Amino acid sequence: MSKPIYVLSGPNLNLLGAREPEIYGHQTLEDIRRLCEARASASGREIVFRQSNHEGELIDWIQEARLQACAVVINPAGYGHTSVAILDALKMVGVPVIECHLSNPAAREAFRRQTYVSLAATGVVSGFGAASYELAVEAAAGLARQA
Ligand code: CA2
Repeated sequence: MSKPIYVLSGPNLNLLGAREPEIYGHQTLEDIRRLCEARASASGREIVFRQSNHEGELIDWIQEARLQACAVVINPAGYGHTSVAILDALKMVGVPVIECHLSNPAAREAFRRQTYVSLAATGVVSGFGAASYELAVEAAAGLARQA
């Protein structure tokens, strides 16, 4: 049985679809889960799809991915701009890491231009709304195949 792609989402993303649709789109996180599942399945992979508002829980899941996952897709949300601890965990994960964002943080406020997570990412997909997750899952499946 091949290992799944872990798709992790950070704080506040459980509220997607409810506020700021002009920035983050109308789709809910459940809609995005379904899109990711379909995209992974087209590549013969399964996903483990989780969201947390808590830094430590995200770190626990990244550590779990070390043994259980073939790749990690992560939208760290606000923690991407602040969390050295999540960066440290990702550096130790030992499988490809794809960072994704619904919006394009580089085109927004200056404080969003730095993301610690990018330092541990093989690649970053930003600015395509829910499709950022789908593209990231496809990239992760491709990298996992090569590994
Ligand atoms: O564009 C992204 O995906 C972000 O990771 C979203 C984060 C933001 O801090 C990053 O700079 C870019 C914010 C997530 C907030 O989630 C919301 C959920 C529902 C409605 C509004 C925001």
